[in-house]
Amino acid sequence: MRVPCALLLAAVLVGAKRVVENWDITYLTTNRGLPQQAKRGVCVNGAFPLPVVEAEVGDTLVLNVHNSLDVHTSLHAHGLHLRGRNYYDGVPFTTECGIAPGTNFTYEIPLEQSGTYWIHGHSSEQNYDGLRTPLIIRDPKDPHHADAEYLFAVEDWWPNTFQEIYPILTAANPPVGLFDKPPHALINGVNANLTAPLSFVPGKTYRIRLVSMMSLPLWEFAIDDHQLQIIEVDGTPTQPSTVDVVRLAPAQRISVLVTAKASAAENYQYHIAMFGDYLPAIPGIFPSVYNGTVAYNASPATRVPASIPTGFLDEIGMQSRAAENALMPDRSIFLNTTVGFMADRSAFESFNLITYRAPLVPAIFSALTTGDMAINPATYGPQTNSHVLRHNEVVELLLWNADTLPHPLHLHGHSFQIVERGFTNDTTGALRNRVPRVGYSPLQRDTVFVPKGEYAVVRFRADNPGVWLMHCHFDWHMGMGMVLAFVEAPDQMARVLAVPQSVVDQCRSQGIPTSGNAGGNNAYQFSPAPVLPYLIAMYTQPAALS
Ligand SMILES: [Cu+2]
Repeated sequence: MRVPCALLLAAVLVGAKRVVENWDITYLTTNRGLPQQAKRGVCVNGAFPLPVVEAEVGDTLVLNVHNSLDVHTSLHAHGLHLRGRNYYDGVPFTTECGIAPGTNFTYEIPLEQSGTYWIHGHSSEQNYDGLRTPLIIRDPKDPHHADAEYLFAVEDWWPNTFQEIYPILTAANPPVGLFDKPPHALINGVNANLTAPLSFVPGKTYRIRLVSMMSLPLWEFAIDDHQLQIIEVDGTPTQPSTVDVVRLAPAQRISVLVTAKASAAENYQYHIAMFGDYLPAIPGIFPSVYNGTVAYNASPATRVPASIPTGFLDEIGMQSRAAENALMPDRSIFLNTTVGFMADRSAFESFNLITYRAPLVPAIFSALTTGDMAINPATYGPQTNSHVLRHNEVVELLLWNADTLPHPLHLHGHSFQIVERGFTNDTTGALRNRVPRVGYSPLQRDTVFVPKGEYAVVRFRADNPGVWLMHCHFDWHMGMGMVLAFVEAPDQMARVLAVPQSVVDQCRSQGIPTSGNAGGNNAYQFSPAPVLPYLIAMYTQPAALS
């Protein structure tokens, strides 16, 4: 008997639900309860902290957005692959046109991955001004049992808006006053000094989800005299790895399991440290350590630690739970993270000295409307640093940072394998660390932190037709142009992507073209897509930043 497809689909979806969020994106001037001046933040429904979004795998996330700002906005679900739904990736002039002031837009996203993610603004670095919140997707079939869960979403809150800091960032060398108004940390949206206690019951197991919504610093998490068993990195299940401390760069997420002690005789402390060797030492800020209580009993006393552990995550030594050997690359792309100067001496950030400027036509529309020209990277504009990928090819990125600052590099639409790390000035090979070729499942994540003077090699299969950004997740560096675009299988996009009328309407209402190349033209006429009057000179980072 033939069963209609719709019935089969309905059977599969029993239990799946629509998780509907109605978000009015608004301004709120606030200091977030921190000892610093207030600034105009970007929040949801007039309030901070933003709602935490929780769902189960198989659900559909419906984000109904109204834009009450005076500039366009957009929302990006960080880490979701959005297979077949590139147009809901939330990147203005890549996958949409931005939600204009006073208008509505709905993102409708089937949740096909479980794990720990976050949602943040992708317009004008609104992320920096507070438009960010965790997205937790639970899997009822998760093999890791936990009796209860805790969440730590940590962010830095600066007393200046991105619009205020941007002229300082890009001013002629050296930038003056960049850290005159340093940030404080927020944990779960409130002053990080007000750490909430964790309540532990002897013998129970707890899952602790750690979400870095930082704009700039790193942070670490540890619990005295308790081990952390890592089970998830950036949404990808890992083979369990036991550590004393975990470190997160901006945009990274980790889940750990913690087994409580057998006895309730003592209370302990947990520690969240905010720091960065690339940040100036500012007393009480960089570094700062926030201590909370792990309470087994009602006594206010906690065991005092002799020291607080610190250390890198061993990404090469950790394995993904998926039994998948290191992918063998079909092509390798060298990406040099570089800072430079325009002819007017203003500073920029780049990959391979190409600093990003958005095209006039969103790249998804250029890919869908330019026919054979869609495989020509030039179609997407001279300042988008677009790389066109063939369907299903394995792409290797050599992320080379001989720069003077680190970069947390995030790829949209994919999780990549981390297969090698090393030092850029190592001519002997002795300082390289790479995964075995077979019998080993490289760690997969969506954001890799590459310290200054180091490199990382990552690989992914181009099996997700669409246009996907890669960029530095320091909000400052992204705003300064360390952004590129992968145009993945443009020849498959028309087959895979049914762009909703709402996305087209969003563009038309703003007079933004939805066809043609980056300049809104056909054939080889790219003008007036943005082209910068380069110069390019490297410069030495000022001492305050190095
Ligand atoms: Cu960077």
